[in-house]
Amino acid sequence: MGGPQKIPAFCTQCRSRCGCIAVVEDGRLRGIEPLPDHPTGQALCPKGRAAPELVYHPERVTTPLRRTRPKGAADPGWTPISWDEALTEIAARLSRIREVHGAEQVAFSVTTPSGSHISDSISWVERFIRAYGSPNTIYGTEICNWHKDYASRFTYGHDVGTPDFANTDCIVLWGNNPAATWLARQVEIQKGLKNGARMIVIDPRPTALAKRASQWLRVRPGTDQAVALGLANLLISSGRFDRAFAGTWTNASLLVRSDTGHFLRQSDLRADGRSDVLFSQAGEGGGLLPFDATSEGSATPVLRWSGTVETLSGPVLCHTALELFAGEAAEFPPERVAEVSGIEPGDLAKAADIIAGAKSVAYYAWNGVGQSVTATQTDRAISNLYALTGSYGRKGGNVPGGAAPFVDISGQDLLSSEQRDKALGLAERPLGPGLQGWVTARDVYKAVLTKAPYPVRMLMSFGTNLLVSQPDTETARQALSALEFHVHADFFVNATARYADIILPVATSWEREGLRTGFDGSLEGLRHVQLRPPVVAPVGEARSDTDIVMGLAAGLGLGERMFDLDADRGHNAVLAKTGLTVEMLRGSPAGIVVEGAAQLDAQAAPHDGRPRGYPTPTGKIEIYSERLLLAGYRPLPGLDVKDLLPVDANYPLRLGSAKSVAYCHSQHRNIDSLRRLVPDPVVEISPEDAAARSIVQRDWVRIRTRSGDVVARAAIVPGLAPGAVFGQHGWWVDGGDGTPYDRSHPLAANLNGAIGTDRADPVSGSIPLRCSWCEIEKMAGEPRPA
Ligand SMILES: Nc1nc2c(c(=O)[nH]1)N[C@H]1C(S)=C(S)[C@@H](COP(=O)(O)OP(=O)(O)OC[C@H]3O[C@@H](n4cnc5c(=O)[nH]c(N)nc54)[C@H](O)[C@@H]3O)O[C@H]1N2
Ligand SMILES: Nc1nc2c(c(=O)[nH]1)N[C@H]1C(S)=C(S)[C@@H](COP(=O)(O)OP(=O)(O)OC[C@H]3O[C@@H](n4cnc5c(=O)[nH]c(N)nc54)[C@H](O)[C@@H]3O)O[C@H]1N2
Ligand code: SF4
Ligand SMILES: [Mo]
Repeated sequence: MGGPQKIPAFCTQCRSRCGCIAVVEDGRLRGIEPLPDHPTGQALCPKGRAAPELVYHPERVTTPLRRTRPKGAADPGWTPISWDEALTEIAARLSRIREVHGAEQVAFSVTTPSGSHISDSISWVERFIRAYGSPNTIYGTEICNWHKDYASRFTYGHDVGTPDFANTDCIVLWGNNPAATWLARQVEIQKGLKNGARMIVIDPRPTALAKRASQWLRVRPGTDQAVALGLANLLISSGRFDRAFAGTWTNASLLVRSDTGHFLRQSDLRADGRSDVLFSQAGEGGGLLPFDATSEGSATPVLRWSGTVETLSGPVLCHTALELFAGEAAEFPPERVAEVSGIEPGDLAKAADIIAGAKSVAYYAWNGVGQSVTATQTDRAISNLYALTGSYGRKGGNVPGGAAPFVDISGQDLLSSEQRDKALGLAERPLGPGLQGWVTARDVYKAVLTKAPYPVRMLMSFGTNLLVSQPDTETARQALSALEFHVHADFFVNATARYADIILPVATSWEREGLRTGFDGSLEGLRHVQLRPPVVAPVGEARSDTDIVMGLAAGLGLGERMFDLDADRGHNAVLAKTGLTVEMLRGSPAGIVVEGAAQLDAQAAPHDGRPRGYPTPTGKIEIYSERLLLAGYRPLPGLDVKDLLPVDANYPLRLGSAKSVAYCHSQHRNIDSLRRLVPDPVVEISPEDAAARSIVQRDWVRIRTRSGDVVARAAIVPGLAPGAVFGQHGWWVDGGDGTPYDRSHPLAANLNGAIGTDRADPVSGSIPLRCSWCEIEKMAGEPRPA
C-alpha cells in the first residue's frame, strides 16, 4: 500500500545527532535522508547513511547468549538463552555481590554518547547504576569530554558552553576537527565563515579546516599549553584584552598572598575579620578594596599590582591574580613558544592579532587537547586566555547553559556520599571524574587483579570495547579473564565482549525510542526537543538499553527509584519545567521548539539582589584557582616543560591519533560501504619523516613504542608537522588477504596496544593518547605480525 513511509527522526551515531527522515518500506529501514528544517538536518555523513547496513548486519546479536566454554577457549561456545534466564541471573549476581561485598565491587562500563547510540538511554543507564549503588563506571570521560565539560569549571564554574559559531567574529578550533567529527557544527562554522568570521585552527595536522583558516597554528602534539600561555602573554603584555570584563567578571584583580598562595582575607588583617571577605587594590597608594567588582563603586580595582600589605602576622607581599598569571605567561615569549611547540613567532603573533582585533571569539577545544598528561592545566590555560577576550557568555561567544530547563534524571542524587567516596582513583584524584562516579579502566583492572583498594568482581558493560578503545590491552585481558562475572550488552560481539559470560542483544536507535532534549550544534538547536519513535521493529530479540536496565531494576526491587519502570513517566519528569509532555512530542514527530532563547550575559542577571556571577568559589571566572591549590595542584596554569612527556631517544617520533569520518572509535569496520572508504588502518607521516625511513605511500609499516607495536599503512601527508605521526585507534576486525592484521591477528592493528599509561594527568587521569613516543619502520617482505 503506497510507497515508503517517511518518518522524522534523528541519527544518534555521533555527537552531531543529525535530524533526518527515516525511509521505511515493508517494515524495513531503507535509508535516511536530510531533514532541512531541523536544526541539525542539513546534511548527513556516510556513517548515518549506512544505517540499514548496521541494522540488518548479519553479525548482529539477536538473542541473549551464554558462554559454555571456559574463558580463554578459542570458541566461547555461545548458546542462546532466554531474556528471562539472562536477566534473572544477572539480577541475582548483582544482588548477591551488593549484599555480601558492597555495590562498589561491581564495575560498569558505558560507551560514549558522543560516538554511539547510547545517548538515547544514557540517563537511564546511569540512573540505574547509581540506584544500584556503584560508584565505578568506566566512561572514558577523562580521555573524551571531561576537560571541556568539567575542568573548565575550575575557571568558568560552567562547561565550555555552546560556541555561537554562526554569529562570531572569530572561530577558534583547538584540537577539534568538526569536519570529521561533528557535521552540524561544521555547518555552523560554514555559516560563520560566510558571515565574515576569521578562523584560527590549532592542530598538528593540515585538516580541511586548517587549510581554510586565517591562521593555522601547526602545534607539536602535546604542547598546547605553551601555545595558550604564549597567546595570553601577547595579549596581556600589550594590554589587548577586555579590561572591563576582566575587572568585573573575573578574579583578575583579586589579591593573592605570596607566602601561602591563598587569597588575602579580612581575617588576615584583623582578629574579628571575616574569612569570606577578599580584597582587590585601588591602585598605587589607593589602599585595599573589598573584592566585589560587580558593585558600582567609585574606585575601580587595578588588574595588575604587586605590593606589601600589613597583616596580623606582619607585612606580606601580595599580587593580583592577573599579575601572577601574566608572570606565568611571560615565561612563554614567542621564541620560547616556537622552541616548545614548533609554531613560528610570526604565526603566533598573527593569531594573537586576530583574537585581539575580534569583536567576539567562539571556540571549541576537544580531544586534541584532552588526551594528554597536562590536559587539565592546558584547559585552564585556554580558558584563562578565553576569559581575557570577554566573550564568554556573550553573543558570538561561548554561551553556557543555553538549553531549555530540562531536568536531569541521571540520578546523581541517588548515589550516597558513602558510596561516592569509594570511587576507584578518587583518593588519588579528589577533584577528578571520580566525583561523578566515573573511573578509569586501568583503575578497575588494578582492582580486579590486585584486589586493592578492594576487589572488583563483576563488570557489566553497556557497549564499550575496552580492549581496543583503551590502552593497557594486556592488563585488560588479564583482568577480564579474572572477573567472577562479566556481562556485555551490544549490537555485536566485539573484541572485549568475547570475554563475557553473558551477552545481551541491544536494539540500535532505529529500533527504539529516543528523547533528545536539545541539539547542541548551535544555540538555537538547544531549544529543539524531539522524541524519536522506533522507526522499525527490533531485529531478533534485541532490546533497548533502557529496557535492559528496567528489567534489571525490576529484578532488584529498584522500580521505585526508576520512575516505577515507566519510561514515559521519567521522560515527563525531564520535560516537566518546559510545559511539554511525551504525548505532545509524539504528536509532533519532527520535534518542538521550546520558547525562549539562550540567556546571554547570564552572569549579570540579578539573583537575590546581586548579579548572579558564576558558580565558582569567588563567584567570578577564576584566573587564579584557590580550589585547585587547596587540593595540591597549581592554582595557575603555568607550565614547567619538564611536565611534558620527555623525548625518548629510542622513539623519536610523537605518536598521536585522530578520527576519520568513516568510523566511530572501534565500530563500523564491518560495514562494507564504510570499509570501502577506509579499508585499512593508516598512519599519517610527513614526507620528511617518511623519506628518512625509505617509506613510500601505502607501505605497511610497524609503529613501535616502549609499550608494544602495531601495524598500519603509511599515508604520507604534505604539511603534517614533522616529527609527529598520527594513527587511528579502533581496529580489531581482521583485514583482507595479505594484510598484517588478518584473522589470526586482528588486534595487530590495535593502536592502543602500543600506548602506555605510566604517566597521567594528575587531576583527571587523562593519558597521552595524543603524544606518546614511537619509531616507525617499513615492514620487510611479507607483512606478517611479529
Ligand atoms: N567520525 C567520527 N565522529 C566522532 C567520533 C568518531 O569516533 N568518529 N567520536 C565522537 C567522540 S566520542 C568525540 S570525543 C569527538 C571528538 O572530536 P574531535 O576532538 O574533533 O576528535 P579528533 O579527530 O580525535 O581530534 C581533533 C583534532 O585534534 C588534533 N590533534 C591531535 N593531537 C593534537 C595536539 O596535541 N594538539 C592539538 N591542538 N590538536 C591535536 C587532530 O589532528 C584532530 O584533527 O568526536 C565525536 N564524533
Ligand atoms: N588512541 C585513542 N584511543 C581512544 C581515542 C582516541 O582518540 N585515540 N578516543 C577515545 C574516546 S574520545 C572515546 S569516547 C572512547 C570510546 O570508547 P568506547 O566507548 O569503548 O567506544 P567503541 O570502541 O566504539 O565501542 C562502542 C561499543 O558499543 C556498541 N554500541 C554502540 N551503540 C550502543 C548502544 O546504544 N548501546 C550499547 N549497549 N552498545 C552500543 C558498539 O557496537 C561498540 O561495540 O575511545 C577513546 N579511545
Ligand atoms: S554526522 Fe553523526 S549524527 Fe550525523 S549522520 Fe553522520 S553519524 Fe549520524
Ligand atoms: Mo569521546
